[in-house]
Amino acid sequence: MEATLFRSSSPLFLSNSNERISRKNLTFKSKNNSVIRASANGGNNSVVTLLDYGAGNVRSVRNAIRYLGFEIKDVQTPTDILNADRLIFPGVGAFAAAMDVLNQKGMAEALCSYIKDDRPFLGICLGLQLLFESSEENGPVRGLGLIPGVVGRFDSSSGIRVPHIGWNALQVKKGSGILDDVAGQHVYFVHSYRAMPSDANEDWISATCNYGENFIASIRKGNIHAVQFHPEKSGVVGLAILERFLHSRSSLVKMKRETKRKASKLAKRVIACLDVRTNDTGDLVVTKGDQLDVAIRSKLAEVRNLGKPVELAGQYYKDGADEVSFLNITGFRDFPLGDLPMLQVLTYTSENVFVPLTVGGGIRDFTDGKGRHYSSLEVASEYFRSGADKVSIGSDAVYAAEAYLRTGVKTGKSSLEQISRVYGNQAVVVSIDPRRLYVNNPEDVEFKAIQVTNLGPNGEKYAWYQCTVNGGREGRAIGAYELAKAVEELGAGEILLNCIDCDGQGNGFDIDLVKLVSDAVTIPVIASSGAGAVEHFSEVFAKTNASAALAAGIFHRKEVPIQSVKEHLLIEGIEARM
Ligand code: 1PR
Repeated sequence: MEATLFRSSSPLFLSNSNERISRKNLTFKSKNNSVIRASANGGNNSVVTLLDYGAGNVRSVRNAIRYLGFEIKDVQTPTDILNADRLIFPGVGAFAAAMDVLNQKGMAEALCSYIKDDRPFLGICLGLQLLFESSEENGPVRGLGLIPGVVGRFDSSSGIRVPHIGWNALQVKKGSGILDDVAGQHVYFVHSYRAMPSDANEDWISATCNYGENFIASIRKGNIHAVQFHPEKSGVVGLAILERFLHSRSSLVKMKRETKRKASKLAKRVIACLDVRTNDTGDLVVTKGDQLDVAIRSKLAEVRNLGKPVELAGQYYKDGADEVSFLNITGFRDFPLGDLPMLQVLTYTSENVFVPLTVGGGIRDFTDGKGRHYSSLEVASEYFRSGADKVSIGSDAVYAAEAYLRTGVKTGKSSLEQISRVYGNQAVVVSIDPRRLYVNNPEDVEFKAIQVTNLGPNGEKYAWYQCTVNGGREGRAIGAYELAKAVEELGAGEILLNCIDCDGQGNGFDIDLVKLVSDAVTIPVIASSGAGAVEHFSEVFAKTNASAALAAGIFHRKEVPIQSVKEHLLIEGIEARM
């Protein structure tokens, strides 16, 4: 997409570019867990060779490498692989597409030769899977065949949610090299396929992870390393792993652990959300309404300004947020690539924030004033290129689900389907903005109505949850339950479940709604809207199948620190990443 999309000369750009977070500020302190210093090692002329075959977003890996003080040389030809001193292969996209590119460019052979020569290699995610004999992803498809085994899909019939998204614990073997020291820590995974341990590949395995079953989390033989998780998204633990590989020695990124509690399973995620829009003077600010208050203005008729997006995101990362979400809340009416420097916000944030970033708002096809057409895929691609790991689709997903339920046909043309096809369903979140509508009888509506905990104003015992579009402005003839099931079929990898009635109220999540939706789908559900105290997080995790809980107001107003939420979860026996 052309650079002209950026209003680089605008005051918006200038004001936000000043938000960059300096490296020296990145000292992390967590009360009961760790004092962590991410001592970025500038001034080092070392070069790392990166195999980016252009199938997806490797910006985060680039950012992490640069953050650690290394320069990047991109592989252009097979010879670049053979000449590398150390090679990182952050596989992205689908297995078959990656193998096609590697074969066509003659890189598969060079890679095999490089690895067989025991030269320093780090594969990430698909970069691990491709080393195996084959994958069942759209296959069977042959891999590089260096490690015995077939890569298969997680089995959701056993009750686990697929994709496997989130922070899970590693069981590290002795002599794992770059993973020494990280046993008992959480690292960030996002994948639907995995390689399984067997007698034939046992000598390769350096760590496993449990998600319904034990799968291979990392391999190591000599100088060859590959990890299924994303070190570039695993906070300081991930940076330390990367740095060990880059330096071939112990890490400068300090992880001094004082915790008595070791990670044992997939953690429930705590997500900080930033609703972003331009204020009256044209600056991008973080704001927060109540019940999707469409005006989002204070008594002085000004947009509520709760801070600068890049700065706040950096703060939440330091505070221990497991993910950060940006919602461009006026994206439905403004064209996000043309009117707002959201791309710069992502760019700057991703340079210093090493946990997953989601961006939403305005992801749809758009024709600008000059008649130039942008597909939703182009909009999403630009967000990914700028540093987003996931995109969140609101209104457009409602229209796609309505059409699908009406016709029973998957056209493949909706933004949800297109983005999911190209980037994988783990990269697509659907954001739902339902409102509670009470009824006397569940049969009164054609949508799923449930008995609710709090009776309606006229004593009604039942309610259905009506989906809305355009930031809650328009109700649609589809319920949250029906929408959730439809978008899962269309390719959503995760659901961000807001609730207009609870948004900004601080009275807790809508447990009835979260239970309804999280029981209806097999993809992860993020509970959102209404967090006002640490107990609300433990309640939603104890009473529903939510995989994550998101909050905005309490974090922005500094009423509840993220660490307090985590500590409370641990006290309540709920796994959390510290
Ligand atoms: O329809 O694809 O353009 O996406 C628009 C996105 O912007 C949707 O995800 C929609 O939820 C969001 N949005 C639109 N208008 C508003 C608004 O507030 N006026 N924000 C809005 C929705 C929900 C969360 C909020 C949680 C937690 N806000 O972002 O952060 O409810 O809040 P709390 O912890 O303070 O209760 P499209």
